Amino acid sequence: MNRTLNLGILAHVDAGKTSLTERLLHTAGVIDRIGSVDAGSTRTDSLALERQRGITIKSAVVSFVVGDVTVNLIDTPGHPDFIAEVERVLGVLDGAVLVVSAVEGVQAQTRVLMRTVARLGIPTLLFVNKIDRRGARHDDVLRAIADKLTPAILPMGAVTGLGSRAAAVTPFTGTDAPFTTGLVELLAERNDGLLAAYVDDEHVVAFPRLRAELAAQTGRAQVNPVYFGSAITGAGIDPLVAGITELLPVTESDVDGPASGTVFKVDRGRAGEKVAYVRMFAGTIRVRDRLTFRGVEDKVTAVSVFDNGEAVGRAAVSAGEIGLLWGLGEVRIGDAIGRPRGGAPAWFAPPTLETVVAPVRPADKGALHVALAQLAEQDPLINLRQDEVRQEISVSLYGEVQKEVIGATLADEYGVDVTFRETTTICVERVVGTGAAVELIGKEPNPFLAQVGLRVEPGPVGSGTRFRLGVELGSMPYAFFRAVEETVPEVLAQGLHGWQVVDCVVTMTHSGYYARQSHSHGTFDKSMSSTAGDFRNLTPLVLVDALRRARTRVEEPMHRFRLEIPADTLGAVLPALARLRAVPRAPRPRGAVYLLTGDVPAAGVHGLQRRLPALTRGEGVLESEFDHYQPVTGAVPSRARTDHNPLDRREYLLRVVRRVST
Ligand SMILES: Nc1nc2c(ncn2[C@@H]2O[C@H](COP(=O)(O)OP(=O)(O)OP(=O)(O)O)[C@@H](O)[C@H]2O)c(=O)[nH]1
Ligand SMILES: [Mg+2]
Repeated sequence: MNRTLNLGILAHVDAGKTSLTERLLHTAGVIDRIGSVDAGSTRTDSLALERQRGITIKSAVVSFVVGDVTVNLIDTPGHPDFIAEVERVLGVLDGAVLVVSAVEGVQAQTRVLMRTVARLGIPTLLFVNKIDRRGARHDDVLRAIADKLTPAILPMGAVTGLGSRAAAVTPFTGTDAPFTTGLVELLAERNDGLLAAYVDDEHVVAFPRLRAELAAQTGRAQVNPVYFGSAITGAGIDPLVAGITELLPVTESDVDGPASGTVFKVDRGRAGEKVAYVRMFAGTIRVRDRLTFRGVEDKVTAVSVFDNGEAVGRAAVSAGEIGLLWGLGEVRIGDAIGRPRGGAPAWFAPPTLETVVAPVRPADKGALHVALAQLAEQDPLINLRQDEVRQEISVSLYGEVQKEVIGATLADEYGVDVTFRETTTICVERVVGTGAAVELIGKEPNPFLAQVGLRVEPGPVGSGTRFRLGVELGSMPYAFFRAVEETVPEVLAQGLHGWQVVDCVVTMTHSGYYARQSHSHGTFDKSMSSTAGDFRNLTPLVLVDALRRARTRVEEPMHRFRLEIPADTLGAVLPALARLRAVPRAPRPRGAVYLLTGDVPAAGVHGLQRRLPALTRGEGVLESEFDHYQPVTGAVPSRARTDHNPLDRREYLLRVVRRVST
């Protein structure tokens, strides 16, 4: 049996995740000297770019041992542009520490993260960091946590010397009456037995029982204990470590039985070889085991497991552990090993921006393509798109910082200098009505030996795209149905205006094929027998027809924003908002500041951020996050290209002409 805790450190940017990671490694005896983010010497900010900029860009794994528990700690980036890095690790966590800065307090990103861990039921401790810094607050932060994150919280210690280097934390114990009373009140909300015992006689409930119930409710992600401390001075770290090992659930999983795991990170080793990070949920993977991804079987050539800080070579990686696997050429982020654990994760909004990347030196075109393909392997949401017609490559983005990081990485690591064309918004297409189309087999202009009818209908917002059979499954070989089902999402990736079609149901209404036919000599005649290829080729034609009849509407991504500005700058800010097509609700005065909330097109967020300091004497604070899609007004942006549809309409007609004339 393994006793492993896979722990994520999550927070808004600069809250102190990497500093806390460093401090925890030191406390556990893994490192002798504490590295510093500002000096670029931490264990987890190991990329050159991370050290230069003092921010985390990629999630990184380290490990330490406390008692008999191995903690695999994943330090994540806090900047919203790198939210995809957080998303990829959420599925492999047993627990999390959500860090809040005692100075900056609860931020928009903190809310996004808390909402997500709550939705996923990830047991989470809160850590209020930076109590040593001037301006650190205690009561305000607790109130903000209760108001904006979750009411089911309880501070686990008392802070003295707040806002100074001498700031210290004394953990509460069973003899602190206000603490135990608070604990009983918090826990009794979800435990009637406890409540009854408490009402009977409040002294009957022994502290160990309360502590055990706290661990149980924390483990079920029902309550969130709050710790205070400082990653820099080390105050409050011991109580936090005790909380991590005693209150978060340590996995004890089955190392025998079939292997099951999730690949959450793909990296390149020193020699440029692919390295896959896998969290094992059951079973064991050994060196020389064969694993199949995308139909290609590869042999695991080496395995490393985290052992007290270092990734060290091992013969195998087992349930509960995080391992590094070498030798898997086809592996991608998000791949499941063995039986998958549920569907593909998508908890955060997709990137809403994209930009064309072009090499400064035209001769670098090939090198740029290879480099971007490797980056896309490590970050699938970059979502490389090649425009065959314009001979351009574009990437999806969360924001300007990510764009800068991609540019710097291409220059530093691949020696390719690039320029970015202006960033544009990624829209979606929503089906408006119902549309149907059919191509009958053997009937002009159908050039293929296949019969396909499809109906498209809109689905509820957020329901995704679904495929249904409206014909008998037995009416055709299964491979032909599969060819249609697999082609439908490829077509929907690029709707009538070139954008992803979202939230619709596609029903197959007609099917038909020509069975294997032979000439009198008894040989198979391909020109008279349907193949899966006929169905793959015909499906786009029928589906595009059906989409035309159903019609689609282009919608753009909208952010919800929250803006705090000095009251006297309202007159300057409102027209600026209007120019960015932002729709604010009525401003609410709050002392000397105004609070403005509302919706703004994603396209305008960066501009607003850039203009805000000048408009508000540097005092304005903007928070925004993706909220929904909204129909575009005015000119409809189009991204229509021909690279996705194997056959466009013109080619279709050409084929028809060719067929008729032969
Ligand atoms: N005074 C004080 N400063 C801290 C503390 N923790 C972190 N810092 C400072 O805050 C800044 C950000 O710290 P990081 O550890 O990089 O924060 P992070 O959350 O990892 O940041 P990202 O990964 O970029 O989101 C650095 O300048 C740290 O030195 C603390 O407890 N006290
Ligand atoms: Mg960091």
